[in-house]
Amino acid sequence: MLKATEKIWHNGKFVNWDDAQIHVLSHVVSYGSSVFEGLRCYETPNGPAIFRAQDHARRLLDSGKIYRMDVPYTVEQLTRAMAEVTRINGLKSCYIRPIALRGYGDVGVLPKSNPVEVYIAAWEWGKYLGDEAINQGVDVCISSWARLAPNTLPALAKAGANYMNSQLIRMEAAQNGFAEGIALDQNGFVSEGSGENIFVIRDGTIYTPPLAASVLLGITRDSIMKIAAQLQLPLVETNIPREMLYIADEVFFTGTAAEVTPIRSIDRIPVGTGRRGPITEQIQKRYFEVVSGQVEDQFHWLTLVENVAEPQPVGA
Ligand code: PPE
Repeated sequence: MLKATEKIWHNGKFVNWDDAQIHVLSHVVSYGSSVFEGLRCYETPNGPAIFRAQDHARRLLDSGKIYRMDVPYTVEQLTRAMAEVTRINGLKSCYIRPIALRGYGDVGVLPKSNPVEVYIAAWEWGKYLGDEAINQGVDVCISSWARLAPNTLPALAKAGANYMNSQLIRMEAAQNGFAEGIALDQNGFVSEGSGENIFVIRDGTIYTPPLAASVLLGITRDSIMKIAAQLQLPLVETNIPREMLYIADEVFFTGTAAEVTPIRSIDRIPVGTGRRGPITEQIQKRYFEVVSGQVEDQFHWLTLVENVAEPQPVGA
């Protein structure tokens, strides 16, 4: 069970955790019409800081735009709201989940009188793929389910409905005893995990699927690309054939929830030596230093909660 906190932000106001409810006939329930985000706030030497808040806020607005769903807040307003929900719940490190959804009004696929409701919740969330995953790596499989074909559901939108596909991937993997599944795209090239982007390393070069491979443009993915450049590690965005995974030296997942998680086997074939490899470790180490403010914030990725949040209003 997730660890409930006190308050959830709803359309500019705070409501109690238990009161953040929607009607069963809300448009989103029948038709999957939601867009959402996931962020992490980390403890840093200067206090809690949200990682890449503006980039996540922008992606939420982009997802809304793709679906003609007007999210009536700016990047700045959303960033402030995320900081406020962190502060009001007294959280030092947490996961933040903004959701915009089509609410209660008409029933029918074409949204008419259904208002767009925006919620932001925050709570403490541990390691996504298990406590050992970050150091030990995870055992994964190739999914029999493909990722969303480009002219079906747009992969660049982080929409709730996309996660029906993710559920198929993740449930099949779990059923067969794997921590996660890797899905191929419609052309049979490597796409991504049910909730993570993927990086593959061979002979010192890092490969990751391009944006046309039905991937979500992960913000962690982008962070890793910039960190790799800083560490002078060669990286290319290119289509990756499935068998490249079997002969890779190292493979890892990235995501807000998964952070940087090494993959130690794929379809029971050990990746490299079957444990976290040196380049993965180097990137992972730098990623954790960056998110927790242990090194200079060169890219301005950290938003200090106390710099952005309004002091808590009396009676809130
Ligand atoms: N691909 C998918 C399909 C995906 O869901 C995520 C995030 C990513 C890539 C990585 O994106 P980013 O977080 O911007 O680096 N998945 C989120 C939701 C996980 C969940 O189970 O819920 C997350 O990591 O927060």
